[in-house]
Amino acid sequence: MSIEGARLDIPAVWHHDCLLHEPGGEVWLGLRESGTELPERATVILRALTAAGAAVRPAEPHDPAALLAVHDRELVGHLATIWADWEAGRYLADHGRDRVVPYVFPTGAMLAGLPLRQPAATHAQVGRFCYDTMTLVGPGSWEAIRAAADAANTAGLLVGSGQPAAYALCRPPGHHAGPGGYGGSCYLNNAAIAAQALRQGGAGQVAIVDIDAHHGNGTQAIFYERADVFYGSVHVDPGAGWFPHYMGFADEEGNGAGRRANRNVPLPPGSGDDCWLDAVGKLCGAVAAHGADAVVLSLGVDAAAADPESPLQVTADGYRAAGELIGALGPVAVIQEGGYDLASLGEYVLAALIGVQTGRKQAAVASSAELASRPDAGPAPGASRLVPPGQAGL
Ligand code: SP5
Ligand code: ZN
Repeated sequence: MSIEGARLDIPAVWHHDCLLHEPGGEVWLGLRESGTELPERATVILRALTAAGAAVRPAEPHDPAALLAVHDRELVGHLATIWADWEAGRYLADHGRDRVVPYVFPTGAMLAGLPLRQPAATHAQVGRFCYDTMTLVGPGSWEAIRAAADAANTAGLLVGSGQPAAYALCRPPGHHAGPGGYGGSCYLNNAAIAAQALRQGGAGQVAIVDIDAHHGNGTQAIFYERADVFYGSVHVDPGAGWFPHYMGFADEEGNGAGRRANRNVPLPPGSGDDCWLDAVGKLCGAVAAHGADAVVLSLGVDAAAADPESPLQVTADGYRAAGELIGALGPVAVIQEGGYDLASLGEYVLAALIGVQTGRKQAAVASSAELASRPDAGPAPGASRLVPPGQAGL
């Protein structure tokens, strides 16, 4: 099926504050570069989706508890106040430093067993939370970070209340943000916030499927020891030299109660549709085996052939096919992650969402056929098993 002329009936959740984050580039290997995580990314996606008929739904303000369910209070406090502290510290006025950037990193190697202290200087505090030099904070960043979290939470709540699928146009993206730290152009973990909203909405088991070109180390870390949220990711092999470098390997399977609720499928640079869809199929098989009442799709489209940030070579039709496989698993909250080629971004996101829509419809047909033939049977795979709020064993 082609996406030409297809009508998108998945609502797009959006807040215009997502445009206020202007990272102003990234510091890469010591030099400031222009960067690719630009406000225009959101504008071109919104244009493509509305042109295909998508309804735009406002992102509703979240309860602070929604953030604290997946992030440390210290991280949220840091993000909320660091720009004001930076301004008050006159880093811009007196030193021309127009964005917050870390300087000293209190790694295990630096601390050498001593306890972490709260440093007096603002510029020394940043490296406790920001683990790379590419994820800058500016004047409108916090408003956008919060708006992206609102959008994710709203999409999770919509799907939790019976919508078959919803899309959150989150910017900045989120899957590299962990419980207590941020990096990789991500600040708060939007996908984790959506997964938590689905749990609150009554989904006993949630699965996050991450098809961004990079491993979602933040999402993996948040749920690594939890059995109620499965995390699966296909991405370019960090072992071949790609971000996030230190994790995303196939032997990371979860820990404690979360053992076997984590699955990584790293792919060689240059991989295209065949190899990539095979990996997406493996992830879907693992989700079905684990069981999921609802799904979060971390939709990064930076595996696109033309994308400047990854060496994967996936086509728009590949993303459509992936969306179909994932849509067949169950109700889906789709969260925007990366994707940086402004010329093809809109087409790729639309293709993935058309796929999700097709997959949802196929699952609904399969489930009613199943019910007709076996009236006493439980729900078919892919059917909604969300229970009303208050009845879930949270
Ligand atoms: C959400 C997401 O897709 N984050 C991507 C983070 C990966 N960034 C790695 C950047 C490596 C340096 N950028 C290349 C600059 C070459 N001029
Ligand atoms: Zn990415």
